[in-house]
Amino acid sequence: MTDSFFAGIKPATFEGPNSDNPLAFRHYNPDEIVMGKRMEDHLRFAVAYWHSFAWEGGDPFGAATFLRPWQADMDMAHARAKADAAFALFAILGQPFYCWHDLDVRPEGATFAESLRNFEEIIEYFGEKMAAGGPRLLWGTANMFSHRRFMAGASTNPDPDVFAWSAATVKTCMDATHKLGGQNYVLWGGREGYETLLNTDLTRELDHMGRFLNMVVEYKHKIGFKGTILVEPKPQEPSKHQYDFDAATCIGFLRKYGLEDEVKLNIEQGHAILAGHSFEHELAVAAADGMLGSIDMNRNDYQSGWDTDQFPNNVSEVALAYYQILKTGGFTTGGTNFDAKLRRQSLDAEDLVAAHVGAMDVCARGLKAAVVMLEDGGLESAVADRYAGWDTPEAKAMLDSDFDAIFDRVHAGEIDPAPRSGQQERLENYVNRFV
Ligand code: XLS
Ligand code: NI
Ligand code: NI
Repeated sequence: MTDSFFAGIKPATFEGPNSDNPLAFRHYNPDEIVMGKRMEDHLRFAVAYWHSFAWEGGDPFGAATFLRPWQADMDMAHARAKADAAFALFAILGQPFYCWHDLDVRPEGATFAESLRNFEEIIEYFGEKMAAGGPRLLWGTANMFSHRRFMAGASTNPDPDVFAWSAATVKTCMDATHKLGGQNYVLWGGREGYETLLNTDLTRELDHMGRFLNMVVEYKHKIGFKGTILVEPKPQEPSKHQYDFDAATCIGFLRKYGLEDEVKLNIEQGHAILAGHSFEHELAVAAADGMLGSIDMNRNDYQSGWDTDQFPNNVSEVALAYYQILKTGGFTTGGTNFDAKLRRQSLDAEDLVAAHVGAMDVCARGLKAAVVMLEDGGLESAVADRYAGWDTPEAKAMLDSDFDAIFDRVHAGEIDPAPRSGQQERLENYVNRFV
């Protein structure tokens, strides 16, 4: 059914910056050592099963455009064909990881038990393909936002039966992630939010979401899953307001429910923009609390105001993101997932390959620029210099004193602030030397 889909497309290899082969890497050279580590081990790329294989190319005004052979039906034969196609792309790209939702990989059954049988059969099939040289699993997750039963949320649903269904679903997805040796387990709360406060008990919903996430952590320890539990902030879409709005909101939530040492964040570029932030802001906020876990490296269109999930193509933005990540010491269990989809007119197999190859190259360029900036140290020394006043004994002592003591010094004329340039343009020019 899919044997021919990628026919004639050879594995993508590194050919160097002067190559004009559109399906070759010009910057991503997995074995190249940067900052003491293989490039592949820094970037830890993952392909998102859902956008690349499950998404059919529909939008609110039109139906499927892709019509992939494995999308002709929703049965197990087609689910296996989808897996064959996915692992064929993985073999072309040679990326080290992939990710899935339960719904992407298996047909929905008539009952929970039937869906689970379908899921387990595909997970078994993945296991065989992974053992035969396929990529490893960066993370698994549950789709608890597409089916109508989740229309009012999953763990935050007013109906306890949906909470139960969601708990049972996440248990099966954690089991599968554990079985495949997944490095992380992700929760993105697509409909964990509200449409209107007129029908919403916000306090209760947050408490249920907090208890649910504690159950996730309890279950992780029960089964001995060693990966990281990640939540993925997003301010809205599909819900009007999502509880996991941005990194700062999530960190507050995790602290409130006692999860700050157990859960980290999966930060997505497009979600940062939707929240009115920059990607590096979200990464820096997560890193400041030691909660930067992993990233979804898909950008938004800056005009549409929508989560357009496009492949990255802006080296300077990507460079500043990896700069934040490298400053924290780089990924541990996390990686760079392309939660990105083709545009709906990009019908060809070559489009799917080129999208990933190009994105991997952009990230490689960004990583290399970030490494050079770190090694050069220009930004770090500019920041250190800007705060140098705080290294003096008087300034340090001030933090242990009180308002009266500080007042005395200012009042006696000992203190007279002298404004200094923030040098923003010079620093922007500095960054531009490397990207
Ligand atoms: C949607 C999210 C989703 C998560 C996984 O906007 O980015 O794709 O990454 O559920
Ligand atoms: Ni997204
Ligand atoms: Ni995402």
